[in-house]
Amino acid sequence: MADTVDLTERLRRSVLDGDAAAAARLANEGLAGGIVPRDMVDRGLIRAMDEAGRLFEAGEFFVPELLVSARAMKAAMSILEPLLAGEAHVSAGRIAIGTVAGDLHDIGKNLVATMLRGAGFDVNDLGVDVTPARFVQAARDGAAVIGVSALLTTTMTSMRATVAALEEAGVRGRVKVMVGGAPVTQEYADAIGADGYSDNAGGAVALARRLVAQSRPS
Ligand code: B1M
Repeated sequence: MADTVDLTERLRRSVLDGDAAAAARLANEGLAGGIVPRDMVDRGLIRAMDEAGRLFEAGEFFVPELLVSARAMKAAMSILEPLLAGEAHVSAGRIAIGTVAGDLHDIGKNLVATMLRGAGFDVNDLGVDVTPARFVQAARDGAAVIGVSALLTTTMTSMRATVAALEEAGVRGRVKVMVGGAPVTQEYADAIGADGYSDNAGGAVALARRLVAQSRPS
């Protein structure tokens, strides 16, 4: 059994160093050593991206450093993701999820989508830079829940535009809207008329279950 603290610390370091090969190697090493994939994601990868954000704010990291860190995180995630998803077979409900228009951040959104798939949801990942019209189309295509992610304070406004577009299209009554992303708060979710907010991927799964249950006729 490998040492979880030591392995996740080395994983965190590899992402901060932007070393994709080391991140992938450490993810495999952790699995071989019996380390729980979720621990590697939470203690290694997410901590590293938080630290990268702090360094960016402090002027010690620039966009290229963020990009190589994100690439290293993705290299490890490509190994850990299938294991996070588990083997659920019965659909827990249909969810369309995407990052709002103007916003290209997808790591958190991908993590939420993976956890939802793992919990048995039928997930339609719309990708990044998703317009309100595209979310409306997904609602028309049968999604019970629309999941909207934003990482920039400047793109959060597109969440409000998405809720408004669903209303204008006459489909708001048949879908629930859940929102999340680093700058989003419960207060903001309430202000724009979203049905739910979560600040993490595990919470997003619990929230999605509640929203799907509410949207089913009793
Ligand atoms: Co950007 N970036 N970035 N960036 N980036 C942030 C967000 C920033 C906070 C960094 C900083 O200044 N400290 C800052 C935003 C400031 C602000 O708006 N207040 C910022 C900036 C400014 C920018 C650019 C404008 C930089 C520039 O070009 N000058 C630019 C914008 C590009 C664009 O989108 N149009 C930009 C670009 C990039 C990269 C491309 C280099 C890269 C993204 C790569 C990618 O995603 N493929 C990047 C990165 C990596 C970051 C940081 C460092 C890390 C984000 C991340 O992946 N976190 C970030 C700083 C930070 O957040 N610490 C930063 C890990 C991820 C697991 O967490 O996404 O929060 P998160 O998701 C969590 C929860 O929020 C929640 O669950 C997830 C798992 O727990 N969640 C949901 C997320 N979505 C949810 C949806 C739900 C429910 C829960 O329901 C639907």
